[in-house]
Amino acid sequence: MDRRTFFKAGITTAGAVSTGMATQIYASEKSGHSKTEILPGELDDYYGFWSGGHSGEVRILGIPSMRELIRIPVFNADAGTGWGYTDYSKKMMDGMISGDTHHVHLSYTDGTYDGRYAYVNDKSSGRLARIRIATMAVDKIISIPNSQGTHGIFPQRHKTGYVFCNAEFRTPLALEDMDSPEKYGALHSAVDGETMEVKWQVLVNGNMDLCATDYEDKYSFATQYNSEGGAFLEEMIALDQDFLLAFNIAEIEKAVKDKKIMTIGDSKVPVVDARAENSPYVLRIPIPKSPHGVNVDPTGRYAICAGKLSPTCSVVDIKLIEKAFAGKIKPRDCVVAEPEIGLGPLHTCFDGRGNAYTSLFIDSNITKWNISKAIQAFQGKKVNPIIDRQDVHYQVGHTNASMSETKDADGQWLIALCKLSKDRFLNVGPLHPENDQLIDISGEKLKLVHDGPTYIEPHDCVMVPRDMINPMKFTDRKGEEYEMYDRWAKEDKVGKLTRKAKVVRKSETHVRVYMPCKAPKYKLKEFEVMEGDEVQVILTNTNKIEDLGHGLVVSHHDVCFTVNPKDTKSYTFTARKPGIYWFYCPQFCHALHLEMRGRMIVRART
Ligand code: RUQ
Ligand code: CUA
Repeated sequence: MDRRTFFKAGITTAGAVSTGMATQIYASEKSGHSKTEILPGELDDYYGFWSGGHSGEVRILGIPSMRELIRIPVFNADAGTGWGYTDYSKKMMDGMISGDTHHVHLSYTDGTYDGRYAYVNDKSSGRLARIRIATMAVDKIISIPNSQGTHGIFPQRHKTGYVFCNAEFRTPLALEDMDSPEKYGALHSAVDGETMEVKWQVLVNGNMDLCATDYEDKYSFATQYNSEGGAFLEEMIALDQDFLLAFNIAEIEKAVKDKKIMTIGDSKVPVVDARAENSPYVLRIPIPKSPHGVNVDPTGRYAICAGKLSPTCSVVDIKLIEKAFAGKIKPRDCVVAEPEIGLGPLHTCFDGRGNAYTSLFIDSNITKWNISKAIQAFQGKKVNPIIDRQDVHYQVGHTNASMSETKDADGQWLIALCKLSKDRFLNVGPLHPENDQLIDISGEKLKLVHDGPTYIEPHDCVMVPRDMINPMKFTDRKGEEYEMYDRWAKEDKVGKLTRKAKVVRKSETHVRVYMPCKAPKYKLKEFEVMEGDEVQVILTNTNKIEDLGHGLVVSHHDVCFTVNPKDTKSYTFTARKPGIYWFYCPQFCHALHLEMRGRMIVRART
């Protein structure tokens, strides 16, 4: 039997293995976990979109192998690709090259993913970015006005209209109020998912945390801790009750249309004030102390809030919200179950079979429970909603299951994103990796099948069957970035960027260098500039071969970026002391890759 056939033969032949090496490779099959093994050359079943926490990036993983396939730089500077240094990425980031990506959610059509966009928040500078899935690159970054700590985000599910963004931090509305925290407010923002414009904002008292939407485009939700409005920790956790906020989208849109709005600071975005006790714009549903996650189940019926400082999950029946807005029932009557799950519940996901899975931070555990049984128990019936518990390692934050946030939840895989890994991997010093654990949820019991080390610090993820995600092999050169290059080329009479090399002196101190390249040559063997010049290189990779990237390094000038086949990027730097500086291609592209280079000649100014 050859090695590959042997691998495929699986567990029955595993006993015949005699060398240490081979038994190692077989470890997963031996313990019955062959479902996660993706053999060389085989492809994963799911794409996973992982936020990167304060690395600022997004990562694409293959599930179930848990192999990291690529990183998408978003709110970070990446020397590998040049993101954060190239002209266009720099412009989009507006000088802020760090970020904190917590939540990544994909665009929807009819309650399921449509493969167009991924949206991701930056908690650190209050921004929202959009990744175009066709190119797996960021095509837009916006700043949310008057918002600090943009945390929970969620798109509408019928057809991505708005992407809602919660400001976690309360801030003064005017400078005079800086010293009066009781007057601070927080904004729930509606961003148009297509144009990425902030359409309106709703002002509330108290913090907002996680965000969700229903399946009918009627409501968006925000969990609210610190409804006390405190500025210090003790104040923030003083009361035993906080809220789930349900925003009434039609009422808010009507107020915007009727100009019942205000504006804050320099921003022109209409703000609807929802701070009044019985506001028609927001329903405040009382739930226990300092809730964290809110997740809507795949049927669209229930919004489930995880208690964080309460050991419970509160199940809100979305159907009842209309009655509560109309004053026919009390807001609290929307809560139809409140099962005790365990200590430190943070997030909940679903298998599409009526079960919920809640992460318990303090217990380091994922608990599976049944939603209808929890409702029966709340009505006084003697049923236990808890089905199974799986210990995880350790201190789990988010958990998510394959397609859990769509009507097509398929109940195959669950991820526990554990904040601490402690002893689960080889010791690599004081900074440990996180541990993203893969759990098989296809059966009644949870089955832990894989430990996946991750670098600082993914928060959340979504998993999508691979046929729903179809990136291109080459860029289609669409969007503002390419309009910019075309504008320059026209201005400088370069014609097609792919054809001609040209050095254009734009001013006394500004030079543009148009440089097409194709393995193993740059179209310019050398170019000349003056010391102190601002040099802008517009590099176009004219290779039409899949995966054949080039790039540009200019020695001693802090220039390093790459350009995919058929793509263009530009980079601006200042020419230093007079001399000869070799520029070269950093991406191994050809047998003559090392020869793919030339000289930048910097002349002294006289
Ligand atoms: S949060 S660990 Cu920033 Cu999503 Cu809950
Ligand atoms: Cu082009 Cu190496």
